[in-house]
Amino acid sequence: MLTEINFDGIVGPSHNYAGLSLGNLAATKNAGQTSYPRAAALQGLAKMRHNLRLGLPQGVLLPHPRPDWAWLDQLGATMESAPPVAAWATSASPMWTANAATVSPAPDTKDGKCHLTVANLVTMPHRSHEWPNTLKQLRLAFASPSFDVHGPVPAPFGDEGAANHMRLAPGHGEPGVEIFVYGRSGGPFPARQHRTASEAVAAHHGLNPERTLFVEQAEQAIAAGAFHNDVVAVADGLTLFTHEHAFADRDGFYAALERALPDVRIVEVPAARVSLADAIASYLFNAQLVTLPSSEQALILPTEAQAIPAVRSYLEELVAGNGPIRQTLFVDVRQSMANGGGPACLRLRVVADPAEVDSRFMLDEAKLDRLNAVIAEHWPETIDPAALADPALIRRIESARTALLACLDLSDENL
Ligand code: SUG
Repeated sequence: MLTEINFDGIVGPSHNYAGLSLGNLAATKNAGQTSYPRAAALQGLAKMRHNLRLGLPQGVLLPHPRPDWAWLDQLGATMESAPPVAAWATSASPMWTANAATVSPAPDTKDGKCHLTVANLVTMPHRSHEWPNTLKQLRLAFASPSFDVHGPVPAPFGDEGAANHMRLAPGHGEPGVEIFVYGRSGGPFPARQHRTASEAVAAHHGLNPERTLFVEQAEQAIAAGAFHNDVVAVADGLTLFTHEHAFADRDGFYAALERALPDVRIVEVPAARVSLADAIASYLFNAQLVTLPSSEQALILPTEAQAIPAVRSYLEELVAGNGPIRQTLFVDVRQSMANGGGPACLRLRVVADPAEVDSRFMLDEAKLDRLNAVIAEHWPETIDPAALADPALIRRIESARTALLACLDLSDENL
């Protein structure tokens, strides 16, 4: 049976705050701070357990080898090269699996397979070398013939994966409408998703043009810190939950969406209730919008969303009203949030039959307990981003990942 599986990225042992992502306000603000990789990874596991206990199937993707020696070699660089080279090579950014790939479920595609295209992430140097290891993981996890895993769109067309892609459908296993959101300009900040890349993904996936929309993100939203669309909008089922200022041509987009999917329910948050600045500071829209086994929709939000009065009161009214979103649930992912990664950034949604996925990438409570123990034992407690080249820290980061792979019956030979 087709169902939605959330694949969360396990936070890697090198998690640190180097301030590498221009346009990502949290990451820039926290540049140079001490990070807590162990706490970060345990927060991530607690979120996975929380969602598993809601009855939602849960999978994982794994940290990449860091530092990325092969990539440093290609650059003719070392960990001692001028900053920020060591930080580029050591980032734990693969944790944000919403940027791992774009996924088109089987009911949407011409050949009836679930298609995945690994994201090239070419805009940010520290993310540009993620795709080869991500591709290996995807090819392993989704090796069954019911999937087709594609390589990246070529540079220079930036592709940041599912973070700029939304799907609306009456049910996960029914044909849906896929929305690709691209940026043209972000004011002072880069637009990280290129329309040409989105079109390439849609073509490779064999999507029906009548059920595929390409929508421009508002320049104003990128300039306010929405470096990905999933910071200002999220979709599930027939519900689009969005900020009023997320899209360049809001009226044109809503009209096209209503034509393609007459039953859509657009829940728009007016700027007069929640400003773009508050939406981005709270990550209100970087929630996981999920359909629970009871068929009710719930928002899984970061605890930060409770701290901003305008957001809190909006959410109280939302669930008290008659709309499709019936519950708000809060998770603590503060370590990831401080790098601009909320609950939705940490997960990649794949609609599939869990039995078709390599079981090493699927979670249950017992496996979560084992992962918890490995992380508690091996993950560094703190990292000072000025000390990333310390050989003792590097050894620790590398052996921690090896221990994690062993716990999941995986090894560097297949990854
Ligand atoms: O690409 N942060 C990530 C956050 C990604 C969030 N993902 C989604 N919105 N789906 C980014 O900007 C910070 C790393 C640093 O600065 O050290 C970072 O890469």
